[in-house]
Amino acid sequence: MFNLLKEKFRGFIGRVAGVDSEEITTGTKIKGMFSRSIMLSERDIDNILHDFQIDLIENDVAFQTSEVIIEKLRGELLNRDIEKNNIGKFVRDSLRGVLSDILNLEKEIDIIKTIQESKKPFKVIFFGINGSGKTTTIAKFANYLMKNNFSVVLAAGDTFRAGAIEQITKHADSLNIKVISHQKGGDSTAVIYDAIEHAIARNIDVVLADTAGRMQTNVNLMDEMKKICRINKPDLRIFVGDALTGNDAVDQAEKFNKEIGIDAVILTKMDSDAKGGCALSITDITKKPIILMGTGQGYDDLKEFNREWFVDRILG
Ligand SMILES: Nc1nc2c(ncn2[C@@H]2O[C@H](COP(=O)(O)OP(=O)(O)OP(=O)(O)O)[C@@H](O)[C@H]2O)c(=O)[nH]1
Ligand SMILES: [Mg+2]
Repeated sequence: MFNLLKEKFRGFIGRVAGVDSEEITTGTKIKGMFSRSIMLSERDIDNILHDFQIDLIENDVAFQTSEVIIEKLRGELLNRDIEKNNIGKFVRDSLRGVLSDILNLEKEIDIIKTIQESKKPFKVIFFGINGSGKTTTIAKFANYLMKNNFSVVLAAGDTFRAGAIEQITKHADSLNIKVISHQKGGDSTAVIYDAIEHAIARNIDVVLADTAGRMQTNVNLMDEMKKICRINKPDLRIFVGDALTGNDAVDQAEKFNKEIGIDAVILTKMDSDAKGGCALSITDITKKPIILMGTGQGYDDLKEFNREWFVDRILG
């Protein structure tokens, strides 16, 4: 997971720490000769920062986010007294600070606590483009909630794609939970409404509603999504994005957020994500927290997304 980005971060630390390399200007070297510390100038690390920015972009960090990272790094690294023996550690700590800053949002969501403290039933609607992992994530999420002692009902809100109702019903059967469905081609808003009514009648804690995959550019389907939300008033609107699609997922999240409003993100297929930049960009650009991540195809392959864990993973 994220090995490519990790390698680039390691490379960057190595280059900045290599004070004897040709990249450090003679002026800086001479100044540092009789001192235990060194002060890096713009000229010393300009090329290194430039190359690092390209590395970031190549690993799914959005351009806008790469600019933020590079600017923050400039502020951390330039014109500071850095102990010569400890440059590597200094750079690593600076990177840690920069990454934590980007991932540190004012509005974090503790999903279990949020549900516990909300009125029943807690209504969650999942949306995203085709194949991003919505339906599988709903099944995993139901499993996760049941392990935390919540009762769950599913709404087969994807009435559009052939086989979608059968797919979610199969998951519900495997997990031994109820799914509310209408026939294919039915009104998605109505299915979700019925699932909510069912939850109220049976005192069920959480309603998880599937929706059909839709491109963020499809006006009709985006309007349908608005209607689903207007009528059913979800407590949580989750954007499900495929981490492997990198900047596309960031673009989708941004558009969905603008059109419908998203509260949180679940990134799927992190198990195959060698790059890792998508998680950084999506948080930086949407300012919405990644609450969970998909790490495989099994029901237990849904993990809490933890900022420290992510930063540790990248910085080793
Ligand atoms: N490796 C891996 N595969 C995943 C993950 N999440 C989903 N998948 C796979 O991705 C494929 C698509 O998942 P679905 O849940 O059907 O996606 P969807 O968004 O509901 O798709 P549509 O209903 O067509 O819009 C399936 O083969 C899933 O098993 C994940 O975290 N890791
Ligand atoms: Mg689906």
